[in-house]
Amino acid sequence: MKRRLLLVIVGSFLLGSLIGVGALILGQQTPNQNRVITSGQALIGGPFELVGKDGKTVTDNDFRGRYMLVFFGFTHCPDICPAELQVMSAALDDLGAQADRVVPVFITVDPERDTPELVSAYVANFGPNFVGLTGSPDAIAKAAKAYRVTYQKFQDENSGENYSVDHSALLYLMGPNGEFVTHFPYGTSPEKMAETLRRLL
Ligand SMILES: [Cu+2]
Repeated sequence: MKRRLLLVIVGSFLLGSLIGVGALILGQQTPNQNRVITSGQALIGGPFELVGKDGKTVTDNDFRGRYMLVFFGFTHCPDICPAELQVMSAALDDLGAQADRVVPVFITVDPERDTPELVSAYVANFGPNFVGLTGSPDAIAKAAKAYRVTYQKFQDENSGENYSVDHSALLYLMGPNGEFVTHFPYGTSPEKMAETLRRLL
């Protein structure tokens, strides 16, 4: 538990620094928060081909024209994932009609256990429009790498399951053309998230 939280904090800090440095390098850092980085090399995100409800192939292209709130995790996660999905759900409720333009997407980092059925049923607990994705271990690794998400299995002696997964806990807002817009560090409140979304959408 301590180890996981530390990973999340360190991961959030490192990613925040990476984004800051990247934005400086690109010369795109501007006081105008509505401005979206559309030129230069995308730091976060990219194409993916995964598996959704009923085993249907889902790619990043399926979300064009809408914003994606993307979070990586796993359905057996005892704390961080349910908490973050709850925050996403509450923030989208708070957002009202504007939320129609946002698709909350949960991508598993535990493809061996998280079948399409399991991941879809899991995200349905947080709202009817949540999309849960899984895929082959290779496809998941590729998607995670594109989103700068790290994850690692470990033996969890306190868990009934035979393993748990450490993972970064970053939430990304991706724009209608698949471009990175912003990220929300773990611990962002639903109110703060809704306020930021209201401003950026
Ligand atoms: Cu988790």
